Amino acid sequence: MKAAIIFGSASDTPGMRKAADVLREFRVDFSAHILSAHRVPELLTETLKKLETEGVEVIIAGAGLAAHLPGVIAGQTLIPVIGVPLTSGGLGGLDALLSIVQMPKPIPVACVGVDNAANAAYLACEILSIKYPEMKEKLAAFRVKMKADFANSGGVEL
Ligand code: RP5
Repeated sequence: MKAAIIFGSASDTPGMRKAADVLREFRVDFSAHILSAHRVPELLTETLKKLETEGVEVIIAGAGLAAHLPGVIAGQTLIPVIGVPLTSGGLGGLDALLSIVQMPKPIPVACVGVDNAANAAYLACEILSIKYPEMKEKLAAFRVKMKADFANSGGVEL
């Protein structure tokens, strides 16, 4: 079970750590890479070839501002790409959200909410669960616990 996390700048690290935390929780083997579609395009292409050779099955790609990174990755591989729009600069992540969610056909990028790298990782686990029954079991157990925790969280004082 292999995933990769790629993001555009060291400044994206705190936001993308949430994806790593979830992948670790679900015992998904992953590598993480700071790569930029405009600063180091050749290195990005080389790395994608390497990830394909290593058998990576899903890629989580985070970027802020123009956020073309997930789309540029998706254009170079058949590995499913989940984009994470990140807050960076003055537009609160709306720029990145629109860049990622508006990928032109026929190159899809799945897109989660702004700064929601955790959800990208949960979706990656669901994609992996199509092939790996043990992941399906882990996700089912996780949902049962999540529901119980929510239901048991008790009343609220207003
Ligand atoms: C994007 O530009 C990165 O994903 C980052 O969110 C944003 C700013 O990058 P830095 O100028 O902080 O390197 O490419």
